[in-house]
Amino acid sequence: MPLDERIITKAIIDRYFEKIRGILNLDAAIVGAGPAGLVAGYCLASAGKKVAVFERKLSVGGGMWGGGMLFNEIVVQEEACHVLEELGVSTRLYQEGYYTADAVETASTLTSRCVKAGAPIFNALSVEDVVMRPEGIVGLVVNWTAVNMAGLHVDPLAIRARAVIDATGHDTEVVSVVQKKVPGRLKTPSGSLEGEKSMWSDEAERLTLENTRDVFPGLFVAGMAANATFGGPRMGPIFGGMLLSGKKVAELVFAYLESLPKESS
Ligand code: 48F
Repeated sequence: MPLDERIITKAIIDRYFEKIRGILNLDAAIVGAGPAGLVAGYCLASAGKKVAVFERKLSVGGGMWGGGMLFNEIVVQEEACHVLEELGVSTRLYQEGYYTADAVETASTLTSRCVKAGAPIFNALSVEDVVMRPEGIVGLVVNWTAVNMAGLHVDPLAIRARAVIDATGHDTEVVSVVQKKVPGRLKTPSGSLEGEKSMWSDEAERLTLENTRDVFPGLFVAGMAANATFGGPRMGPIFGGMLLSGKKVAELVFAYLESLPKESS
């Protein structure tokens, strides 16, 4: 059968619009498709929640692809290895307490498991603001990354979500927007974004998990964004904290969603 370009075009348009129409009213919207966001997406979708991931870049996977300084291997500490194993990523013992994984296998497998669990990823879409109500955040404001890059004056569109997860890594973009729009109201010691500190791998990995929590009504932080929000240090190319943070934020958001009155669903 000869291929018809009109059908190819129509198939893409129909399927994309079907996909994006299906996520206009989410349980949880995850911003950032790095390790923390992908694991959170996988866990929440596996638990039956309606969730989608929004990623500014064309490529998903965040800071995983290049390992450390483009040496494409990542290090994962023992406590977090089970997350990679659960998702089907091979790990190798390097020395007691330290495991390694191929960065490309990790990024691609986490991406695949997230989507296959039922959390679609919308790449090349930037989150530029939140939808706000007196009770807190109830959604995201999104626009094409290409529109932002071109500096075009084009209004964005909005997605409703009962919970939002900022998993934007070092950028901490959702928290930054909230801080700008409603100053001094973050649940941090100063009420503001505390800012990321210089590298201290051990402390940073511990704090990443501790700092994974809610930071404003309807808003949770995970991964490096959690440390940047609460003033924790950076950790370098060790990824266990990111994986465990993705799991933890999924559990917190699941419990939060279950606690909401039914009528708000
Ligand atoms: O940076 P990223 O991988 O965050 P993470 O999951 O993991 C951090 C590590 O990669 C590494 C580290 C320790 O191992 O320090 O940096 O916390 O992924 C964050 C993703 O969010 C996207 C960004 O492109 C990246 O892929 N992102 C950032 N801002 C936005 C965004 C935005 N406004 N809208 C959509 N995506």
